Amino acid sequence: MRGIQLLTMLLIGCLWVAGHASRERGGRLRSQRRGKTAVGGGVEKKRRLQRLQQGPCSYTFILPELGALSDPRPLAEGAVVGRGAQRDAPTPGWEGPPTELRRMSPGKLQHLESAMRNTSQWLQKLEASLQLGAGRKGARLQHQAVQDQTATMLELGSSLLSHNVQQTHKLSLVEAKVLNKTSRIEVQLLENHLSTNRLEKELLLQTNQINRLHHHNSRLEQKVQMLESQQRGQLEDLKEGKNQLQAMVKSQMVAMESLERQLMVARRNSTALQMTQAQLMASVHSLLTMMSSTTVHRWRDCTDIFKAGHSTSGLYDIYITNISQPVQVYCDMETSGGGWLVFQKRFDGSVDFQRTWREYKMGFGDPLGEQWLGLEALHRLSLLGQYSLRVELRDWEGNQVYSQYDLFNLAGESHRYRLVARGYSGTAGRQSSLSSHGMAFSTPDQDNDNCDTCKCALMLTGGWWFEACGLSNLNGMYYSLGQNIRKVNGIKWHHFRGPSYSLQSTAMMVRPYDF
Ligand SMILES: [Ca+2]
Repeated sequence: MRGIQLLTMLLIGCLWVAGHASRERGGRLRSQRRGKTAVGGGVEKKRRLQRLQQGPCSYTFILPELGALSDPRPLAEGAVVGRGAQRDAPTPGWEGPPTELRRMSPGKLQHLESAMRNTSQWLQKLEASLQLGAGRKGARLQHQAVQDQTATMLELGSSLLSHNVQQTHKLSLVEAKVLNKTSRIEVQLLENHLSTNRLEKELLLQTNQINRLHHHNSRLEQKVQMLESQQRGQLEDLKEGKNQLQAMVKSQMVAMESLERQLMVARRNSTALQMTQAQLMASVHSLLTMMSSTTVHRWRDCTDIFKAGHSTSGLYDIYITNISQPVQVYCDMETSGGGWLVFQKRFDGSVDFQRTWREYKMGFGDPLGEQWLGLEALHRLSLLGQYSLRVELRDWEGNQVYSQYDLFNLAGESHRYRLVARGYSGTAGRQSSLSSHGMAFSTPDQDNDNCDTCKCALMLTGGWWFEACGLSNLNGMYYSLGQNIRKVNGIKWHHFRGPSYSLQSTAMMVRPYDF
């Protein structure tokens, strides 16, 4: 019985301790009793509900019924228990349960012990739950504090970060500006360096040129000094010469004055002489008039006749050296200024040109028709001076051309009438069809050509200055129109119509070169 009493007291103490501890943690313990207590003497069963408020949580515990434990004097026992339950703190100096408890039966005690065990279990649970609640709240507070601190730190960090970003941005801008300025300065430095190099090169060139000019200038100064010294010498010589000339001029002036005086005297004498000269001239003129009235005209060539005033083409008599009888010739007074003596003429084939050496020497034909004047007369004519030769040609198509040679000369018979014709010009081809270095005359009976194995005069007919056999033969066979082509022995002039074309008309004439 004494053990049961102790357990009951312990239970009451534990209840007090638990309530006190809960008050100390800031919690609030509320105990309520539901139902009617035993005090009052009720017979209905009583149940106890214990409610605990811890922060936002509330806990409700069902306490064991004490009615079963009361004896027939429940009022006294209930008062004891109720007092114990309502007490807030154990009474110091408390000396165990009252005497009534000690008088309880063993069954009641067992029942009370089981109730105590339940109560102790409930208290343990209550304590555990209180601890759990306190731990959760602490963790929540800690978590809240950590969150607050974290938020604060995050806010500080974000502000610092934004500040750092702004500072970084400003620094970047400043860095970019600095880099930009640095690059500009570098470019300017490079340009300055280049310009400096150019200026140095130009300066070097200018320096070289100045040095060259100095050198050249010094040489020029030396030359000038030399020239000055030479000119000083020459000037002195000139002064000396000038003095001499002045002296000579003075002497000449004196001589001229004396001459003028002599001239005055001579003029007086010359007047008488002039009168005598006029009388003599009149006498000479009268004599010349008498001579001309008695003189017979003896023209040497057609130019003499032309200059005597005869400008009509036709037959005239000329006197050739060593030929006593006059020779009748045809003078062309129209072609190229006139004055031409025609010595060969062909235009209709009426005269046969197949002649001997002698005939070509003496001439044949009609001066008004076709004619060959003769080599001997022509030779003697050419001895009178320098003559020019002109060859007039016409083909069957009516083309009129000519070849002219400034220098014409015909050697004598001893030289086989060698012909020289130079200074070619004209329209019958760009080149001459006569040999310029001289060729001897050949006839069928006198072979003087350059063909060793042939006789050109026999092959080509007529007499001519053949070479071997040459580019021309104006004394060949006369072929009429239609028969004149492909004839090697016709009247040909190679550079006019080729080697086998026979021309329609020809004329060979001479006149003095200085006409
Ligand atoms: Ca021959």
